[in-house]
Amino acid sequence: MHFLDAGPHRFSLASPLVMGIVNVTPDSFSDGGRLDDAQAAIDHGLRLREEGADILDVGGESTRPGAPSVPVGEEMRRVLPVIEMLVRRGCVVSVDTRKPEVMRAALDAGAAMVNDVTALRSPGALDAVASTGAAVCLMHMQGEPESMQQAPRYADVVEDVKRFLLSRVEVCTEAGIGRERLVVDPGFGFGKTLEHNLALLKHLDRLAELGLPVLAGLSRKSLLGRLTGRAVDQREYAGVAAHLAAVVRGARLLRVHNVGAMRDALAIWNAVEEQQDGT
Ligand code: HH2
Repeated sequence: MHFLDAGPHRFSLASPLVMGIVNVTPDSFSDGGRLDDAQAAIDHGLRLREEGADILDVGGESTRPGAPSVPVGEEMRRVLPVIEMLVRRGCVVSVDTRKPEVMRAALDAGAAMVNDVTALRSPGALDAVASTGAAVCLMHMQGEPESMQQAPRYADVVEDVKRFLLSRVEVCTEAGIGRERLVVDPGFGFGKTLEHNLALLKHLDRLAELGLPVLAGLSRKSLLGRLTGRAVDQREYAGVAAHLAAVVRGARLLRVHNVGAMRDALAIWNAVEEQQDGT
């Protein structure tokens, strides 16, 4: 697991990749409403690329707890112009969607990766990506966004999430999606209590045992607020610390709002990792 193939792009995983979040939604939990027109989202994406994002994750439907689902036509109207323009400007784009129709249209528009919080479980989702070369992020979620935080329960959260991800990896490879295109993600905050999230973070190395790159998405999430008492727009330091805790345990992709802060942290991390002994 040294590379990730995403369409025409091959990423080295020697050091962690940074995925910058571009939400084109009026109701995202942390930045909702600020990027709900295409030009603002495009400008934001270009700024994140300047700050050092390897991949831009464009999403048109909020998955925050309690969020209503968005009709397919509306989701396409939101994301397609943004994806088209960011690709034209040379960015590597991932589409954050659970709808096969949106996946197909986004891949046609040049997206190189599908990031699906339902791990390609929607009917038709596997077919939408199998015959393309796109990378896929398979995320674990218990329940649905409408109700997932009501009473999440696991026998053993780390084992349960690992087993689920393994089963989705098997389904994907049987459908013709090679392992070099797959990423797995425990889905922090998706049907998980604070204790579940912390257990998953502490034992992220056990998910890395699947032999696939692990993505961690902790940016601005409520667990950071629970631990620091900070409001959603004041969780940057906590987010950087949480993502570094994930990197220590093997995370290879970090999905973040503040790309510049994460890049600075990784500059230090990478320098320490690369330091030769005996000098
Ligand atoms: N978290 C969110 C959305 N998509 N995808 C992956 N793979 N992993 C995550 O942890 C993840 C995700 C939620 O964060 P955000 O995009 O900031 O908010 P919203 O869903 O409200 O747009």
